[in-house]
Formats: sequence, C-alpha cells, structure tokens
Amino acid sequence: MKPPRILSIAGSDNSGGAGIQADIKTITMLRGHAMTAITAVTVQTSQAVLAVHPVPLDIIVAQIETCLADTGADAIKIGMLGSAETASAIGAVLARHPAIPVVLDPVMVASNGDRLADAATIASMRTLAAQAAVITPNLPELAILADVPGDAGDDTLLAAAQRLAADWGVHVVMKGGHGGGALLIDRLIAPDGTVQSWSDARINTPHSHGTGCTLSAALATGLGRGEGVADALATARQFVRAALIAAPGYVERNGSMGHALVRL
Ligand code: PXL
Repeated sequence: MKPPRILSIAGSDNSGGAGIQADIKTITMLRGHAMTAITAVTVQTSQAVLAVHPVPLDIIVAQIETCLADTGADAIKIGMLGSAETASAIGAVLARHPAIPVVLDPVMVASNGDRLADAATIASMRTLAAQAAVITPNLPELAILADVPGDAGDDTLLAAAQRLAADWGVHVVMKGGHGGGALLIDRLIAPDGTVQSWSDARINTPHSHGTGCTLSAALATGLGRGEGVADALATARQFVRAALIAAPGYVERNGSMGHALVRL
C-alpha cells in the first residue's frame, strides 16, 4: 500500500520541535507522505516566540491547492492559522474538498506561553472547526472555544466538549495533558455524545514542546490510512508518549521531543 498522503497546514517552528517541523517528522515516522502549506514563519527558542512572519494569503492557498490538485491528499491537519483571514481562506478551499478528513488543532498558545492566535482568529477557528472531522483542543483551548471559565471543573468541560461535538458535528479529542494528577486522561467525544477514554501514567518530563502538533499530525496520518478516529487516536497517543520518553534534552526545559527515535 502507498504511504497515506497527509497535508499539514501550519506554522513553521524553526527550533524543529513543534509546528510544520513536528508534523513532517511525525507523518514520516508513521510512514506517511508529508506535504505542507506554511501559514506563518515563526522565530523561536525553547523559551519564547521571538517573531511571527505571516505568509501572504494567496501563497497559503496556492500551497494547499497545488498539493490537492497534483498529488492529492488522504487527510489534512491544520495547526497554527496566524489570522482570521487565513482561517476563512482555508475554510473556502476545504469546502471544495469535502471528502478529505480534516484534523483541526485549535492552536492558541505555544508551549512556552506565548500567544499564537488573537481573538478574531479564535472566532474564525470556530467556523473552521465545523468543517473538521476531528478537533484536538487541550483543556484551556476547550474552555475558550466553548466559552466556559478557564477554571471550570471536569464535569463542565466534558459537557462543553459534548456540546461542541454535537453543534459542529465533529469528534472532539479532549486532551488531558494540561490537567493535574499522576494519571493523564484523554477523551474522545463523538458527535452523538459518546465518550471513550484512554488513561496512562503522566510522563514526567520538562520537554513537551510540540506535543499538540505531534498528536494531531499522527491522528491525521491514521485517518489518511483509513483508520477510524478511535484507532488513529490510540496510535497517535502511543507516538506522542514514545517521543516524549525519547526527548533528547538539548536544552534545560521545553525542548523538542525525540520524534526520530520512535519505532511504532
Ligand atoms: O504547539 C503549538 C504550536 C503550533 N505551531 C507552531 C508553534 C507551536 C508552538 O511552539 O511554534 C508554529
């Protein structure tokens, strides 16, 4: 079987830990064919985002259109959008390709704490989410998307995820990484409200830069291979965990994961 064709629409992280770079590594290590549409070039270290240079809208759209028209794609992953205009332009392109499953990672904040989306971008993210097959918010992103308080309890957040899943007709991956406790619980909420959970001991590492990008790219690769959402998520979780354990530790904290060392 040919490698699944996976298009990542996301920002470049020159440190190699997150963004497009994490996506290419993840898709490649999971034996997919990675293609890219870069939305913004970021300049960053493990500690801070120093600059963001947006790519012109027509160039973003042209990157997507050429990939889809030439090679074609079996799944699409969307990460950092950069602006509300980018989100709506991507939405317009995707509306012409409704058969391709889309995983939307609603990126709002980099793991070093710097913001990667303003209020207008977040608003248009909601519209784009309704076109996706799966969205992968972490707990703070889920609270913002659902407009519930950031310190809401688990019951409120789960109900919020169920509401979004029903309203947008998407699967919601409610990622537990930002929760507390030694047990990390990830949940998958289907549009009909059904909940599946995976729990594992939390991996104690300071190097979690790029986990969200990696999970959503791995998930898209599974979907592109024709797997169901639950199977693709199970593998994506295993990939993230293995890459976290293999983090080389080049810097003191928030360093890259060890994508290159994962063998699944
Ligand atoms: O993990 C969020 C993220 C997404 N996209 C880019 C990033 C980051 C975090 O650093 O750099 C380009």
